[in-house]
Amino acid sequence: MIIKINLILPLFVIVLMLMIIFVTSTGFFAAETGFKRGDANNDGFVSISDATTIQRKLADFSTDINLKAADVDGNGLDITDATNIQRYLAEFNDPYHIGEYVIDNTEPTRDEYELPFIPY
Ligand SMILES: [Ca+2]
Ligand SMILES: [Ca+2]
Repeated sequence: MIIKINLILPLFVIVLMLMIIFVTSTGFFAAETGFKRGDANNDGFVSISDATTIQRKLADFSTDINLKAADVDGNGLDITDATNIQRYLAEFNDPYHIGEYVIDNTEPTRDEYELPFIPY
């Protein structure tokens, strides 16, 4: 009986250490967000509705849009983003990897020109 108790504690410690290694190395509980490039309306697919969503947004219609996903070429939202999605759907050359999932884990960074906070 004493032998069994002496084995339980080291086994428990080993299992606990393996769980910690798994959680920290895989980011198991990390909040990972992302988007599919070109999926402007966030329905999980890149379709002609995404180009329409961009056109509606540019025409100042009220529409829900994922601006990061809609800006397929990364230079701000404009009509070429809708055109690039249409070209992708027509299976033209796609240099922007439309349809690929993009992990968006960028932390908000401080503006380098922001003055430091000085308590007084
Ligand atoms: Ca979509
Ligand atoms: Ca753009």
